[in-house]
Amino acid sequence: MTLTNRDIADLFERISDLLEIKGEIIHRVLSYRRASESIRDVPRDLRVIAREGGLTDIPGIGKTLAEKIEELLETGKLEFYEKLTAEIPATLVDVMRVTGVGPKKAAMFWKERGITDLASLEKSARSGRLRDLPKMGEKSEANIIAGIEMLSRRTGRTPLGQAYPAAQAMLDALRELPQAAEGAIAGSIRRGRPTIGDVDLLVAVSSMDDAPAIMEAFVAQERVARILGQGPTKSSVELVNGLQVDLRVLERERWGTALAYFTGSQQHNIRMRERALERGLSLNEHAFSPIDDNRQIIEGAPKILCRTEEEVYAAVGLPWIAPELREDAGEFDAAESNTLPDLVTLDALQGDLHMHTTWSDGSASIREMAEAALAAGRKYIVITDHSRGAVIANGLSIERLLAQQAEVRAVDAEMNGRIRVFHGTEMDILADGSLDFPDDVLEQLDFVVASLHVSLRQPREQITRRLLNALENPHVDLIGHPRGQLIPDREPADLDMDAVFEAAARSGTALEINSNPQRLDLEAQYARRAVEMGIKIAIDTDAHRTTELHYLSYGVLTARRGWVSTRDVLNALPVNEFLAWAAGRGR
Ligand code: DGT
Ligand code: CA
Ligand code: CA
Ligand code: ZN
Repeated sequence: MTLTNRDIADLFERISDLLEIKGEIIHRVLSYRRASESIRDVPRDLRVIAREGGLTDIPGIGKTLAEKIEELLETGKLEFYEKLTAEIPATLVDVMRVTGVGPKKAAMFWKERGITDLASLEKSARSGRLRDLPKMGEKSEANIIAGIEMLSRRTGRTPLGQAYPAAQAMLDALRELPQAAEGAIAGSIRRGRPTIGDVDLLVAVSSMDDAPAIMEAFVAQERVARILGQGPTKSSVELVNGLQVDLRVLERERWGTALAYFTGSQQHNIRMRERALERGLSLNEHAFSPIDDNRQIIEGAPKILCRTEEEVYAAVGLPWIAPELREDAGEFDAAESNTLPDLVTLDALQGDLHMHTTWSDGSASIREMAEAALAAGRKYIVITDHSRGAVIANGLSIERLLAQQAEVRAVDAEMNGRIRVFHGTEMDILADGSLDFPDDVLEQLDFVVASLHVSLRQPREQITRRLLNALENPHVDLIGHPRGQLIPDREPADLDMDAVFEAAARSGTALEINSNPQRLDLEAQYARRAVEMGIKIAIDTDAHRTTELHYLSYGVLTARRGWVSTRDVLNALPVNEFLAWAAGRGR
């Protein structure tokens, strides 16, 4: 079996984990991790790049790593890895994936208790053999058992932030073909799910004679690692990053029917079919067909083909329903009673209220972020670097924070009204629940984001209390990434969300939908609950570099899945109304 880019990226990640367990210098650990990440983003087969001699052009790949990649491509093996795993069991990296177990603990469990994999870890934890080790106890033992259970619930789904750009690039290439009349991404990406099982692409042609040309071009794309199936109407491929992509080609006349069907969700489709049956029609991916009293399709009766989705919904007596709502979660009742939400759009967003600069852990200056946000169409931004407690993120002391204000004001003046630049902070909510800056400092800022970054595994009551403390402070305007999850690997904090929503509604504090595709936090179902309670939502990028300012579209998808309308969104306000909102909050 030939190795794909994903196989090699996975191996490098494994090596970096093993080196960390072994206690290697951090520089070496990180060089493998960086290489792994950068290989995952390479859109072409490494084999081809190697042949061209271009491996060292990949960011993070030097001469040594390039040689290792070549060895893997040629032999399917890596001597360095074989030696390493003779020293340390390879399955220890699974132990390290359990929440609360880092490389140091994994090494300790192995050396002190002979634990080599998840099964032996679970056995030891359940039989109470870990509690007597240094820095362990009954509680951490119970946490390990819970962590193992969580791990087994995780699936092989791909984060939206990886699947979406790949799907879009594939589609763009197909749409350039003269035979392609229509093209779309369907399935869970179109519905904006945070993780994706596989990619579903649709292309319409004027005549099915044109279908083979589309299929040929599809399977010949550079990022395709293997062809799983190729037929006249459907083909499936696996990409170099491991993602599966299905393409269906169909006649233009039934574009609407097919697009609605393959957008799903499956539950939504089932309800659509039920509604069709009530109207004497059978619905499948091709067409509506008239049925008789025994629900048999009437031979020879004309079928209804729909060119647009609007026609499909009209055939079952409904207005068009936005894809993000198609989860059978109340959208049929809302459509029936004409109370579908006026969903927020990317164009409606005027501001971005959360971003970082070189003052803390960002990679661009205030001026560079302002210019890039202007180019992206924003009318105002808030600079929110980390606070002093966030030491690893180079958080700002009070002195540096106040010094930063002068630079923000200067950049704001330089931008000359083309975009407004405001001064804020992303302040840590400390482990004991107190806030990282005193009120007399917060008072001097235009906008305050407060976030949980540390001690995210505290018990429910304790961590909820921390968030409530922040919500009760009149200077805190927004809670950043409220639940603290990371996709796909970190579970959210164990928060009492009812208490959080009640407090936010009472204090008028806004809650964030963080658009970084690794976060998408609040998730849709919580955002929906928040707006039902009248809480304002801010859709922010949390950008740490200029190229992350485009993340906003992922946040918008998530908001729309959460039934968030434009009037619910704080940063959809024009700048003067935004300032008035902030001024009305005790400042
Ligand atoms: P995924 O890929 O797991 O992230 O989720 P989807 O929703 O993209 O699911 P997928 O790729 O299996 O199918 C795409 C759409 O096609 C799905 O949302 C609804 C439709 N579909 C597929 N199979 C069935 C089926 O057996 N029954 C119905 N009603 N619809 C189906
Ligand atoms: Ca899919
Ligand atoms: Ca599929
Ligand atoms: Zn943060």
